[in-house]
Amino acid sequence: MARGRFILLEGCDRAGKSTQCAKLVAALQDKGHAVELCKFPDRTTTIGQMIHAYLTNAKELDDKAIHLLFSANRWEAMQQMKRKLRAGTHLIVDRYAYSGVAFSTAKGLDLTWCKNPDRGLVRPDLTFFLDLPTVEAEKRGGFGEERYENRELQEKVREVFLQLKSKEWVMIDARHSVPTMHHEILKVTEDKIREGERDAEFAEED
Ligand code: FDM
Ligand code: MG
Repeated sequence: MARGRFILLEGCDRAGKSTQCAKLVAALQDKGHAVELCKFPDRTTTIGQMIHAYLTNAKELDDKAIHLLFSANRWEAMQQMKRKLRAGTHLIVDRYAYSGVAFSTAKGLDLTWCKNPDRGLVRPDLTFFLDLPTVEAEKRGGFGEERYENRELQEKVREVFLQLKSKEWVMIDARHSVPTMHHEILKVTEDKIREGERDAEFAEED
C-alpha cells in the first residue's frame, strides 16, 4: 500500500487556508481516499492551550519560549502523523513549520535559530502557498483580536514566507475565488497522490 501524502497549506492570515483545507478534505473523501485534517497550532493539547492563552493575550511569554512551544506542538503530533501516513491516510495540514519560522523571524528572532527546533519533523510531500497581499487581507473583514493580526507584522511575515519559498512550492493566488483555488489545489494534490501510488507499485515489483 502507498504511504499517505502529507499536503501542506501555508500562507498569511485571511488567505483562505482553512476554507481550502476543508474543501480539499471533503473532495478527497468523496473520491474514496482516506484523508484527515491536521491544524497547527493544535490548541486542544496542554501545549496548545498555552499557545492559545498567548495568542488571545491572556498570557505573556518570551518570544523564544513561545517559538519553542509552537515547535513542541508539532513534535507532540509527530508519532501519530507518521502512523497515519504509514497506514495510507493522506494528511491535509493547515500551517506547519514555515509559519513557525515566518512569524518568529518577523518578530525579530534570528532565522537560523528559528529553524533549528523544527529540524527532523516529517516533511510535507507538497506545499501550497496561498499568497495574498496584506492590503487585500485587510479588506476581508479586517484583522481580529488575536496577537499578530496587524498589518505591520503581517507584511513582515509575508516577506519572510517569500524568502523561505523553494522551487517546489506551489503558489496559489489567493485573490482568486474559492472554487477557482479549490480546483487548482485539488488537481495538483491528486497528481501527487497518483505519483505516490505509482512509486509504491514499482517498489512492489522490485
Ligand atoms: N503561528 C502559527 C506561529 O506564530 N507559529 C507557528 O508555529 C504556527 C503554526 O499563530 F498568527 C501563528 C500564526 C497565527 C497564529 O494561527 C494562530 P491560526 O491559523 O490563526 O490558528
Ligand atoms: Mg488566526
